[in-house]
Amino acid sequence: MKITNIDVIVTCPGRNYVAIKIHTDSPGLYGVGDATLNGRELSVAAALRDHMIPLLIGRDPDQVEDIWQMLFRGAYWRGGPVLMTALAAIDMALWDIKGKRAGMPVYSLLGGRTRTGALAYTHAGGQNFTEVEDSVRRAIAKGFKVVRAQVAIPGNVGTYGIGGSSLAGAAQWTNQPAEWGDGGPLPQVEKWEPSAYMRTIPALFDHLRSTIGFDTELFHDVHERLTPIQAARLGRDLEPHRILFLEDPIRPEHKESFRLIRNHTLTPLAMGELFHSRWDCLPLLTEQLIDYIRCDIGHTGGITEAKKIAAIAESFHIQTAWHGPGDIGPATHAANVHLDIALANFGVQEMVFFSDQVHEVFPGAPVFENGMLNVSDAPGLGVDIHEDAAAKYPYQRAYLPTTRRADGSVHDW
Ligand code: GCO
Ligand code: MG
Repeated sequence: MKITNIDVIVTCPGRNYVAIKIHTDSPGLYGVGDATLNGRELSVAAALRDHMIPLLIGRDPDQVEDIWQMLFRGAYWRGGPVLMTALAAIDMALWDIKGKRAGMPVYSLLGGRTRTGALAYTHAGGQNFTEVEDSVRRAIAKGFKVVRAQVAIPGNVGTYGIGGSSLAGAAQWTNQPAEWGDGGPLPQVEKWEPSAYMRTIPALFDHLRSTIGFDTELFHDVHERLTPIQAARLGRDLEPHRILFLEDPIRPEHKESFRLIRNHTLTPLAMGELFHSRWDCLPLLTEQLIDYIRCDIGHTGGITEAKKIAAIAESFHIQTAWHGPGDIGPATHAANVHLDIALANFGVQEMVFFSDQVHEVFPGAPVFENGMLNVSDAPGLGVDIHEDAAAKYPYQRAYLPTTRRADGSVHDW
């Protein structure tokens, strides 16, 4: 069997997505992959069209590992979000083809089901503690047993993640008012100061534990904004609240700083959405500096790399919590769940509810029921793409916000 051609499809059903479709010389047999990198969509599309796709025409789509190695090691220049997102899309689509050929869902190819479904979490948020509490209660009423909680920080402008659960669509950051440049929006600028944040988050969890109780698993996403000693302090202050984990406490560049955090707090730690390979994860795994590894499969080279990361993590008592926001496409969400229900060391899965427009373009996303996500037994990943529907929603330039401190200096968003 041979790869005959590969389509790159850019579409904006509420927010931008990039998808690929790998065609084969077997009539009707193709694979679908997700190549969406929020705010850098067209760079990935260009990397695929201009550089990677020409290398793939005529190759045997069965050779997933060899194609992965060829595109990563064989290209000399490797890694980073753009190239690893492009590689992930190809990898996912090849696993989709392999499943369709075998007549099996991808989770069967990964070793088969180890659990009835993937424990899923949603986002709760609000302007104040009562709004967050109401948001958590709505999530519980919908069946969630794990909820992430974020609240507006007094004095700051535009706090990350306070929109709460994206019950329909996930255009949380796309259509916000922003400056306009040459024919499109420019990033919205948010203001953030650590001291108010450090005081507010433990108080939020005081409120949530005293009103909601301890039966629902709660946790918080720092979004890489703290210094190691601040993260250690926050982790210690959150110990009485028994959160599931503190997510992404510090910037991704400083793996060694996790030693300091770990030495000072019993609050479990999660990290990884800004990692792009197993080598980014390695020190945190082998030194047991975190409890959950939460790479984005769509930005880390796909299923082939994720199963290796998971296998290393398993050896060190670390569970998976793959990144699952609205800004990656349904094929990555499906890949997440295929791994989740096959891996021995799955922990929890982030999810969003896609809008009707997204379902129209990408039918077959994972289904949520009773707090869990599941995929169907359809061969492959189970996600398709309707190109006619995709064409109705042309690309719109959009950026993530940027963050500045009160003195105007740049900080991590
Ligand atoms: C999460 C992440 C996202 C990212 C987004 C950026 O935990 O889901 O932090 O919300 O901010 O993926 O594009
Ligand atoms: Mg996060």
